[in-house]
Amino acid sequence: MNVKTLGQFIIEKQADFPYAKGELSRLLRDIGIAAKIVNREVNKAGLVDILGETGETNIQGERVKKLDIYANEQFIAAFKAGGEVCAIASEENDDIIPIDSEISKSAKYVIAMDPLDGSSNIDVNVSVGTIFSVYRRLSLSGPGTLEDFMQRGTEQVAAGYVIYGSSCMLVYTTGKGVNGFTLDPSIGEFCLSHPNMQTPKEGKMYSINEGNYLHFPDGVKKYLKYCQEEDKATNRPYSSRYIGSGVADIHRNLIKGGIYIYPTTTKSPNGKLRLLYECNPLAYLIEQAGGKATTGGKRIMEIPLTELHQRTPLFLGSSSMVDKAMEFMAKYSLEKV
Ligand code: P6P
Repeated sequence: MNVKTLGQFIIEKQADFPYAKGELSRLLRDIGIAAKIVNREVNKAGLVDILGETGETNIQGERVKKLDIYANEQFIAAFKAGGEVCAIASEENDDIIPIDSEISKSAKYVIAMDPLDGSSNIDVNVSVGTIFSVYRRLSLSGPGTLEDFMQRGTEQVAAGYVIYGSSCMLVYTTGKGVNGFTLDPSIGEFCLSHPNMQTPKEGKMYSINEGNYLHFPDGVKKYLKYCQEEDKATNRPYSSRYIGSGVADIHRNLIKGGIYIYPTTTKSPNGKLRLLYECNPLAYLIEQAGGKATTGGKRIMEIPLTELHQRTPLFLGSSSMVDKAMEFMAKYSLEKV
């Protein structure tokens, strides 16, 4: 079987970017290295004392699991060693991490990440993920600044996720389609397993935490009832599939078709998910795969970022399903979306 590794693929695709001098390629390889290290620890989390809680809480007010900290540290170390970014933003850090080192002084990019999304599932052996988003720096030199991150999602130059599940996969885009790589532990390489991923236009699965039903906008309530109605012509009722780990739900929906919704609720009036390092990268990826990502009203990637940890509602997945959900939101929900 002719195996194509991530490194070979990146070099091959570098020709797509005639002006690139390999920096983005090296950054993608740095991500792959850190992902392999994190995967190794996630796979044996049950065996060593990195389970359980550190007793701290992060800016989200969530109790932090040790593996969160470990993953954050590994990715930060990989980016510092690689020298391709001048600043990092992370869900685990209140403020940006400017990088001021000799090796990074000519860095052209900044990177935002959720180092271990869905980490509340670690102790119960459910898939978790890393989400990342790459922008060109706006500042001219020196360590990166907060302003370097205050860009719309449309300005991303790369985005993707790593899913630590039954296998470890890296799925990313640089604006020319989406490609998926599966880690072959026997050779320690990510190998191209899902070339040119396209998400089905229609799907039969919807992912949402229905425990919040009473607090959903009316448009979401009406859409959920639509999903549950009997109608053979449109393959309804759909199936409800919600893992509680966004990367896992979205990865499944990307491959099989479906919609993931985290709307506003009374507890999360602006939605729960973060624009910079969750919604924008997932939106870039799903659009490159032929899907859609909106707030239920506006395109995610056009929302201005004004705060580092800004939240937004998210409707993401198969284009026809997102369109249908937006019809219900337009008709029944006057809330700002
Ligand atoms: P809830 C994990 O914390 C996360 O950010 C997503 O990965 C996941 O889909 C969602 O939040 C789960 O949130 O409120 O349904 O537990």
